[in-house]
Amino acid sequence: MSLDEIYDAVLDYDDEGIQDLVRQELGAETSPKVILEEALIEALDEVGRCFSEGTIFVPEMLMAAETMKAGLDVLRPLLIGDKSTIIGTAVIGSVKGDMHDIGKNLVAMMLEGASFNVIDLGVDVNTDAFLAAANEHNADFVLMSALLTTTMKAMETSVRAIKSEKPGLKLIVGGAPVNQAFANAIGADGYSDDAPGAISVVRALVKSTVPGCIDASATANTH
Ligand code: B1M
Repeated sequence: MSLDEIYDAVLDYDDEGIQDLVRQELGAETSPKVILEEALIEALDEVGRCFSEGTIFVPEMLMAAETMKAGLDVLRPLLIGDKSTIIGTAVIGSVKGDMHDIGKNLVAMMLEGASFNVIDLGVDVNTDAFLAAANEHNADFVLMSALLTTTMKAMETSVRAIKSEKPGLKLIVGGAPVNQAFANAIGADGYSDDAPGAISVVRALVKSTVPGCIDASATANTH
């Protein structure tokens, strides 16, 4: 039993065996964060490398993602923790054209754990759907994820349209190809390169009255 076995289970697409391996690793007192970052996410990074090299294809990438999600299901209650008073409402989704949802799901889970009411719109979410959900739920934040360079354009379209329609709504963006410069350029209020950082940005924006794009590295003293 080890992190290596969990890592291998993702690469072997062992969606039946992975949950027991994760439970065993938790039983050995390895933290959920270590299991997530050093086994589950590391394995998907390797899957991405194999895809780039052409040694695996989309069906294998999908099976690895499903296996990773099965492992993540075991960690989910631990990552969410106890919710106390709700301190804000956030709408979240992967932008139009983007079917990747694992990073977005992590952000959603951690936001719930940080006592936010989370409306998860899933994947392939267009501007109208973000706006409709924000209006319906009187949201304070909209969070958008993009994993493809091609869907960054959809992120820009949504951010610009929502900013002009509802200037008071705070918009946070992230995902592998997104960076701080892009977030600044499209007029987002916050950016983070990982899920815990996105939660720090949201918490900083709850307290902040200063306009401008907040990045996770500037929030280290906000906890
Ligand atoms: Co896709 N895919 N994929 N894929 N996929 C990537 C992203 C890719 C880098 C693989 C590669 O080429 N090496 C590449 C993108 C290249 C590019 O544009 N730069 C790629 C490609 C090309 C494609 C297709 C076009 C392949 C094809 O059809 N020919 C296709 C596109 C489909 C579409 O979206 N329209 C496609 C499809 C798929 C699957 C469906 C098979 C599957 C996704 C299943 C799913 O999500 N349910 C898949 C997978 C699994 C991957 C990789 C291997 C893993 C992604 C992942 O979940 N990582 C990926 C390669 C890689 O990332 N190494 C790849 C784990 C996850 C925790 O990380 O989502 O990055 P991530 O989230 C991170 C941060 O980015 C950040 O926090 C998380 C860490 O804490 N973050 C945020 C994410 N969202 C955030 C939001 C925030 C803040 C932080 O604030 C709001």
